[in-house]
Amino acid sequence: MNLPKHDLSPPIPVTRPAMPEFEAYVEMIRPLWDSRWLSNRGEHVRALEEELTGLLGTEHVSLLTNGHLALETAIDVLGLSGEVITTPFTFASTTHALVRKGLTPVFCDINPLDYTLDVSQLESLITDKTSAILPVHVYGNVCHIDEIDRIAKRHGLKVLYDAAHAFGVTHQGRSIATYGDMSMFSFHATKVFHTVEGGALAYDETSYRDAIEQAVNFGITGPESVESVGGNAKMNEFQAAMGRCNLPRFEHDVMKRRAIVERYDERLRGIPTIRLNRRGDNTVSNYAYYPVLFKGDRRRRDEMMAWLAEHGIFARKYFYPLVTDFGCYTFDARVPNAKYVSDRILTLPLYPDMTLEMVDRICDLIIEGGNRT
Ligand code: T4K
Repeated sequence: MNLPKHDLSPPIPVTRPAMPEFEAYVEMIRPLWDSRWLSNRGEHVRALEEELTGLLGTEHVSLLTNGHLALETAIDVLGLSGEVITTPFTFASTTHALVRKGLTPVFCDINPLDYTLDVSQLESLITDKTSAILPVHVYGNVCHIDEIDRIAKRHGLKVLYDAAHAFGVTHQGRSIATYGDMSMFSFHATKVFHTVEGGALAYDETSYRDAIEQAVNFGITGPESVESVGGNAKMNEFQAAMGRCNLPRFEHDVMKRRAIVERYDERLRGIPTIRLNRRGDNTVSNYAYYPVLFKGDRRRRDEMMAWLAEHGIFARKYFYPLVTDFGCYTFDARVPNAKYVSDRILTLPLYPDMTLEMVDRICDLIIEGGNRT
């Protein structure tokens, strides 16, 4: 039988979690069998918070059970109310966090090049009910932070960054976590650095620290005192141990990701039907995602995704549908750029274990698939 050579290769998912050496993880968790201290701010959680504080460059880092609960906790601790201006081009979590906390998301369109908030529209959306801006460093692309900062200061608004994709990114020589009032990072298994499930809040304001600690542990402040109506969003010791094992390999993984991204860029740049991601100036990227925009009719993207899947390549439509089109919502938002991008974007496989041959195989298929239409 005359099968194309690609069909014999193993499938390639959009991502695969980085794993530490098995023995290294076992060594890290072995003491837990003696101490039996498995959760509630154990040794690994405290150690990882300290390690991350150094890396993220903020005064404080608090670890939580996942990124989504970190967002909800941040909303409480920052005391947000009324309306919050945010992006529709994101994962469900960003909007759900606002709505679940009783707030009204007000959608600002994105700019069509780096897919972050179009800051030129921000001020027109501010009302007397607005309490904050919740921008997303989507794909690790840095938002227009200087302008966001200026506008927030002018109107007395809080800025909470959804930095789920931006762990390790620096901008203008500063860690991305040092901008805004607080940044949320996701350490889900699919992220550049992970704790299986997990999340963090990074911030400078010391008073937030106790408030977060209460919020994630039922408001308990001592053996016989409960001072606020907190929930449970604590990271456990097995998660933190995974993080401590993964952290030393993070820089190396980013270098591997970078080599993969550069190969994609080299192979796909100049194809007239494709627009590549703009990672921005003065930025050191973490190469978290590789989104490609297929110009023209939206069917081109869908056909390309199906064509790749036929050959065992599982790209994903991050982020389609737009939040504003979710079945659970009835928002009436005018966000044409976000709609255009969401209808045409495809996120290609990217993870440190990928080889350049795998990238070539994907690019060959994209070129071949593009020539068919
Ligand atoms: N804000 C933003 C902007 C976010 O993107 C996210 C999460 C959050 C907030 C909330 O943070 P967390 O609460 O999640 O910490 C995945 C992730 O589950 C989610 O964390 C992430 N964003 C989102 C962009 O991607 P799905 O629904 O695409 O996951 P799933 O199960 O389809 O997995 C994607 C691929 O990853 C699979 O095709 C195979 C691979 N995979 C996945 C898992 C879970 C593995 O190889 N091993 C695994 O264990 O959401």
